[in-house]
Amino acid sequence: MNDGGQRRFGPLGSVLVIIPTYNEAENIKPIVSRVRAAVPEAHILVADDNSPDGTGKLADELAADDDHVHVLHRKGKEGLGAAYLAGFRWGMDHDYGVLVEMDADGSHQPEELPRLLTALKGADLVLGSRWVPGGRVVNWPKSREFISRGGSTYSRLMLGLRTRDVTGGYRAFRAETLKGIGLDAVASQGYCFQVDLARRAVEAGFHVVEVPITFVDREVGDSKMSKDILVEALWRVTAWGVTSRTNKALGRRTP
Ligand SMILES: Nc1nc2c(ncn2[C@@H]2O[C@H](COP(=O)(O)OP(=O)(O)OP(=O)(O)O)[C@@H](O)[C@H]2O)c(=O)[nH]1
Ligand SMILES: [Mg+2]
Repeated sequence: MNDGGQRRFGPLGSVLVIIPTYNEAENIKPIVSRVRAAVPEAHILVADDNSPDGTGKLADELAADDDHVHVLHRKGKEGLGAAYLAGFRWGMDHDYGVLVEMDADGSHQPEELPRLLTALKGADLVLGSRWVPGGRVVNWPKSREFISRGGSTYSRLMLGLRTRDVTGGYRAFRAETLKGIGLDAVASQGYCFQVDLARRAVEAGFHVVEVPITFVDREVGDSKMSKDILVEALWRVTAWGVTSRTNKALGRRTP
């Protein structure tokens, strides 16, 4: 993270909110309408992995009625990371200046998006953060909070990051930031996708800012969190940490 103090940041450009979905039929309509109400000028891209519960079809219905809503149909479940990468590429191909990550289940409140976008005027990347003063979680079981806080702490220590919430998934990127962090090399699929993007942005020297958010646990639909996702996060973060320390010791830059 650099301080960004001397930098002048350009105008933001048009905003695309990317919502990855897998079996979010109960959530998709409410979340889209909340985003439309909170930031009326923003466009929305639903990146659906052929959800068996028909989420993709519901998203098509929304898109048919609203030219600010778009749907990216993907052939099957490939993980959150792959869905976001496809969404980012779609957004950059369509010349959006800001790409926002948001879950479909209401954990990331669209009403807080204007604050993230305001902060992005003076930053390259804004992280919605549960673990800075003013940030909090609502209705989360202690076990989930423990995993999330532990994941952020472990990632910060292993990777030498100063950001408090490294695993959160409510974020706003400038398109130039995504172009600058080498998306083609990102292979992370689950939870650690967020850690991967954060560490790449910091290592590339981008100005990363945390904005406090209130994260609300999902009320309906099923969680996609799994043991496999946690195991992937643990081994990848450990491998990145070891590589980056070795490179520092040898005076090399981590790719
Ligand atoms: N396209 C796509 N979206 C996914 C996939 N896995 C999860 N998602 C979406 O990514 C977002 C985050 O997933 P969640 O299941 O809410 O993960 P979580 O927030 O860690 O867990 P809970 O909130 O406890 O359910 C949601 O909008 C999901 O529908 C996937 O493989 N493909
Ligand atoms: Mg969730």
